[in-house]
Amino acid sequence: MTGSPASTAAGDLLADLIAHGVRDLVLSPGSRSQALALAATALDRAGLLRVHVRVDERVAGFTALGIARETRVPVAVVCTSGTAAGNLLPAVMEAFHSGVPLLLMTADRPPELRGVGANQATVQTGIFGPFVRWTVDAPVPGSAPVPVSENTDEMSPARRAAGEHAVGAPECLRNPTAESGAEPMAGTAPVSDVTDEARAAQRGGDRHAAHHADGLWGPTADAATAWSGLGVQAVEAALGLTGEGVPGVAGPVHLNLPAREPLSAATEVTAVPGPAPSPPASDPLLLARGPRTVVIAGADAGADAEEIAHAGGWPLIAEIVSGSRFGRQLVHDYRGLLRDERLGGRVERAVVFGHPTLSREVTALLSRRDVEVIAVRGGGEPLDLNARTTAASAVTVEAGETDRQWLGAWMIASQAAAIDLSEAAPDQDGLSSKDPLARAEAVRAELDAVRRPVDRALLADAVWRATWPHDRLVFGSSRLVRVADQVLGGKKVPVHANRGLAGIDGTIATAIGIAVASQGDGALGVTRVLLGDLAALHDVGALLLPAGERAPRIQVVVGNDGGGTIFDGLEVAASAPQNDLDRAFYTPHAARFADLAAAYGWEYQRVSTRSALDQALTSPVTGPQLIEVPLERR
Ligand SMILES: Cc1ncc(C[n+]2csc(CCOP(=O)(O)OP(=O)(O)O)c2C)c(N)n1
Repeated sequence: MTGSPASTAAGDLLADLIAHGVRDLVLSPGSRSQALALAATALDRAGLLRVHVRVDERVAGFTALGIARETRVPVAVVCTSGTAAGNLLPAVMEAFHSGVPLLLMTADRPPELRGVGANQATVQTGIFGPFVRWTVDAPVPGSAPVPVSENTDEMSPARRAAGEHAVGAPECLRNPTAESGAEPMAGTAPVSDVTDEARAAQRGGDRHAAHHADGLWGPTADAATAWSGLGVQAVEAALGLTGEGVPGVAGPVHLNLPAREPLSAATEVTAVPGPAPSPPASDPLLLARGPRTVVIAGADAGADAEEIAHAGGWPLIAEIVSGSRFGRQLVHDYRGLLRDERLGGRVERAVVFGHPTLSREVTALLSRRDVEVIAVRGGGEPLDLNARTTAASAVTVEAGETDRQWLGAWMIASQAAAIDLSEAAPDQDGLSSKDPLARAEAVRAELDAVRRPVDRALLADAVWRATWPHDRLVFGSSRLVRVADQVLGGKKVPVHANRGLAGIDGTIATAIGIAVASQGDGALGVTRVLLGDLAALHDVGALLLPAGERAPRIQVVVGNDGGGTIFDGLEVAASAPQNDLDRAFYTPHAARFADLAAAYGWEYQRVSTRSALDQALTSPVTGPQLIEVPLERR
């Protein structure tokens, strides 16, 4: 027991998390979360936890999302009360929809200081709504020096809402006295024992009682264990073993952690690292070979999609963000082939991995009632565009013969449609010709090629070519991801993208999280993120990295076309007034990326030719770099 029950409980909780596989915690500064923050930094010093500090909670949330995307292990996020907690919501929504395990640990005021106008106090229970698999409003560590009565009439609407949202907590946690058998504390503590906050609470004593009578609150019987046991429950729910939502699908969970003063005190913390619980093995669905089948790999499909396509002898339609865009059965220009009546028109069955979002053609196929769709979904909501999709946790293929005619037709069409973006080989004969005119011509052609301005396809291709299996590639939700999806060929490299909700927010923070997680323990590799200028500006706060932490090897490659050109492709763009379109959609800006990079201490390069781009992408990377590539609007 220390001078602060909050510190004891924080140490317990973090030790519990570490014992169940958690290794990373992203922390934003705040006084209410001080017990958790100091326990975390102490565990970091002891080598038991990696703490990543981010000032902006939205950035912190997406950084955690990036780390968890890469490690597939729940990552904790700690922040203070109030708007700090609200800033986590975008990352929570994305994590829910893409099945990424996060542990949101929001510090809070004790119940008696909620709904009474106390500073930095709001309704935090239930704040993440349907986007968490499990949520608990934890008991306040230590005993409560506040009066308790049975008056239930004065509960504020906000508190009622809070109570309604406090789902999923076992009875012993919602009312800790239930299990211990301890009597609820009644009466008023001696004034000498109470803090300013508690005195304020005494003034609002009936409201506190309202909580208690509601079954949500009560003094803790044992201050040292107020939060113990919550860690393992949180990890299990985040990994999809328990909690609401699709069983087996990972996602965020919320621990709302109230504390009374003293909010922290010097405390010894220790932990014994253990493994994360593994989900029970699921029975795979056996796929018969019969129907004419395609395998569709959407975001986060992973290598399984390629394996099944290979095993079944089926064409593989793999989005650029799938992580399965490789292998002999990969279909080039899948949009065109899906539109072809002899190919897409004859599909009888689609086996889907991940979350396809990048083409109308795939959406159209999966919406067809005459196509049997089997969806192996890794995260978020189950896919069911045709209202008769079968969900499967895994699939396997029955032994037998490949339908060579079906596969062959796709492969021939695919080969014919493949796009070759490679530079024409230099004219060696011309370059070594004795004829000065021929030589000059060859040199000029060579220079033209080197000075060729970069367009979107060349940019996507250059980044793709520069990326290898030990690297990571992250796509933002700008137009560039669609161009990349249309033009790039197969390559087995790890790819990430926040396609759960396809937001343009948090891309740089996510990529930094991925970089940090993939570059530990001397691992090689660079993380590259390819995004548009608006997406980059949206997350510019993520460039702020703490001085004391190892700098990630990251290249943020910004295709700068002066605004959001993705909207130039909207149908309405043909008829609406150009000025209105520019103002409301394109949103032109004159932000200077060079100055932004300088302000945040990032290396900066502006490259506009193919050769300069190749050079920038393949030069050694030792820290964070911003590479700006000017692009034509059209
Ligand atoms: C958080 C969020 N806000 C708004 C959008 C809508 N949106 C989609 S793309 C886009 C503009 C992207 O511009 P940029 O990153 O410059 O890429 P470009 O379109 O020029 O390729 C916007 C605002 C979104 N997806 N997410």
